[in-house]
This record gives sequence, structure tokens and C-alpha cells, in this order.
Amino acid sequence: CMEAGRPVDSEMKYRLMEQCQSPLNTPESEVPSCIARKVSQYSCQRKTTLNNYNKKFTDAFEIMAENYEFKENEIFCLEFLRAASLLKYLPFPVTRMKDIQGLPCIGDQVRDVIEEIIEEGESSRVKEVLNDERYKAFKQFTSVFGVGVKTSEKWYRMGLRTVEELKADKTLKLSKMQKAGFLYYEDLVSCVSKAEADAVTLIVKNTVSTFLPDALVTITGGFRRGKKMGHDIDFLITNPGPREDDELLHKVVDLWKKQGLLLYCDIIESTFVEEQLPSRKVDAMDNFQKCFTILKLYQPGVDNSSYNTSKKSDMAEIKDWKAIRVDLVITPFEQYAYALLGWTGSREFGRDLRRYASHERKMILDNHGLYDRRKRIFLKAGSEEEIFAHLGLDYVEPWERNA
Ligand code: DCT
Ligand code: MG
Repeated sequence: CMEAGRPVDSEMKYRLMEQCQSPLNTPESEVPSCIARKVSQYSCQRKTTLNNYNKKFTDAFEIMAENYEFKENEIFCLEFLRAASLLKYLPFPVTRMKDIQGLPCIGDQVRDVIEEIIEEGESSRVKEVLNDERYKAFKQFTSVFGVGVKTSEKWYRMGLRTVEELKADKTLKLSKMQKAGFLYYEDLVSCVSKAEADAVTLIVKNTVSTFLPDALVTITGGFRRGKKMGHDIDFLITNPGPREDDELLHKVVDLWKKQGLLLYCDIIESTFVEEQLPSRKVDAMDNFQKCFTILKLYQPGVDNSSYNTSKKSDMAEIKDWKAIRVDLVITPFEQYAYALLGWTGSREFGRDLRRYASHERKMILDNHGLYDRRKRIFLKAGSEEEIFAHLGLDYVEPWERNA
């Protein structure tokens, strides 16, 4: 799933200075502290492309963050995620402790990991996590669709450690989602490519337009941010004009079912209440009607190495399809811009947008709208640009939201 590393440019520190619009003429390849201090602590005030000069560090931070997530230590998890976002933004590779001087989002734990990686080439704390029995088991368990930290905890306490052991244990009570997760495990852990995302986009657009020709179908998530790989494909669907169709989603999945393309589907009905204030909860699920599906994507000739031997015939049959996770979200047209902003992510970018809105603007942002607590009104927006403007933020393009 990793994005390809990019060539390192030692002159890149100048780009940071450029971004900070400083007229200073400083000694070579040094980031002056007056510029470092101008870097915002909010990723929504930074432009973060996929060009990551500090993968060595950000991979390490993400492992630390994941381990804290498994331990349900949200504070330390966020500390490492924020640091990872910041280093993804830096337009040069960090090579000395001086490079991070004055920058926000670098706590003591993070600093220690950076120092060790600079000096030793690797972090002993990260290595410890990678070798930790609990981390390894949780990493495997949560790689199954439908399995979260809570379920992993339960299975770990039962003495289970690997996906193979889970598959072999016939006494485990599995949800419908987890059953599908095990059934299509190999396909789902192998990531979705851009080409596969394009193929699925065609299917989704075609199917939706047979029922609602004017409907707008937009790919969101990582692919909208320019990623070449993803763990799923996210779509937003809206119908411009007055008419809403609560049945659209049902019609779409019913057709796929008839066509034999639907491997799994869970429709969540809308729970949106008009008068309700935007949720204050960080990372709260939104209330749109949506469905989490697994689609069967036919790709003749692509997967010749994998054989389906379940057939009784002697000849092994070539498996010419791949199971792909696809999320469809239906939004009312008036909320489309907010939904698009939220579902485009990244998670870290969205988190910081909401944190910025509440801490710096006394506003509440979620996937449905923006509420101004001082004026006590909801702010309408027809585009993402308008939302940034409401928040008093410079516009950040989707491909610059890879925080
Ligand atoms: N999101 C949201 N509300 C939810 C779930 C997700 O606003 N209830 C946002 C956060 C990121 C975006 O939607 C897409 O989520 P993911 O698919 O998990 O992330 P991604 O960036 O697309 O990453 P990946 O490439 O792994 O799919
Ligand atoms: Mg996604």
C-alpha cells in the first residue's frame, strides 16, 4: 500500500522558505527558526502532497501511532499522527535535529524517535513495537474487514494470535461483515490500484445513471487526493435539483445483486435530523445514507496465478475477478460540498479542519455543514472553496490534503 518514495532534493529547504514567503537571505540549507515558527500546527493550513521526503520517519511514527491506537491511547496516537503529517509536509529530508527546531507538533516522544533514527538509522522503540506479540496479533486481526480494536482485544485474550488461527477456529462468533472479511481476505488485503478504481468508477456511474441520469457521482477518499493505491474506493452520490430518491441506493445494489457483482452489502439508512447541531465529536460518523459493499470486479487475464479449485472439475479454473471494497454515500445536494470535503480526507486533514474551526473560529464543522456559534447560523456552501472561505482559510487542493 505504500506510495513510492521520491528522489531526494537537498535544495528543498528553500521551498519551505518560499512557501513561508520570507524575503530573508539565510545561510545555505538551514531553515531559519523564524520560518519554522511560521509553520502552522494545523494541517489544513499546510499543503501536503504525496511527495514525502521523510518516509523513514513517517513510517516509524505511523507504527507508533497504530500501536497506541491498539492500546486505545488516543492522546499518544494523535501525537504521532500529527508529527507524521508535519514531516510529510516538510519539503526536504530531515537529516539533523536542527532541521526540526521550532516546528510545531514535535513532542518529546516524537523527538526521541527522530533522534534515534538520525543517529542509528532506525528506532529501537519502533523495532520493539514491530516485535511485540500484541501489536503483531492486532495488526493481523484488524486487517480483516469488520474487525476493530475491540474484537481484536477479545480474540487476543482468548489466546488467538494469527489470521490462520482465526480462520481455523470454528467456535468464533462472526458478524456478517467479518465472514465476508475472511472469505475475501486475500483480495481485500492486496490494495486497490488506480486502474481498478477507474474500472469501478465506470460501473458505479453507469449503474447510478440508469436510475438517475442527472445524478453526480464523485470519487472521494485517497484516490481524489491523487493516491495510486487505496484500501477501498469511496464514492459520493448526489442528485442536483429538488428531488431526493431514498430508493436509489437500494436500486443500485439490487441491480448489482442481479448481475452477480455484489459479494457483500450493508446499507445504513440516513439518521440525519435537520435541527440538530453539527456533532462536536471528533471523528464522528456522519448521518448520510450509505452502503459498505464488496464488489466483484472482473479483470480477465490479470490474476493468472490464482486458481479456484473449489470446482469439482479436474481443470483448475482461473479466477478472473477481484473482490474490492466500495463505499457509496448519498448526500442531499445542499450538503454535498461539506460531504465532499469530509470524505476526501485525509483523516488527519479533516481532523485539523474541525479542530481549526472550533478552536480558532468558534464554528462547528462536520460532513453535513458548518455552524457559526457566535452568529448562531448554519453557513451554506456550494463548493469546497466556499467552505475554506467561511473558515478564513486559503484553499487547499485535494492533492495537497495528504496530511
Ligand atoms: N471519512 C469520513 N467519515 C467517515 C469515514 C471516513 O469523513 N465516517 C473520511 C475520512 C477519510 C475519507 O473519508 C476516506 O476514508 P478512508 O477510505 O478510510 O481513507 P482514505 O484516505 O481513502 O485511505 P485509503 O486509501 O486507505 O482508502
Ligand atoms: Mg478510501
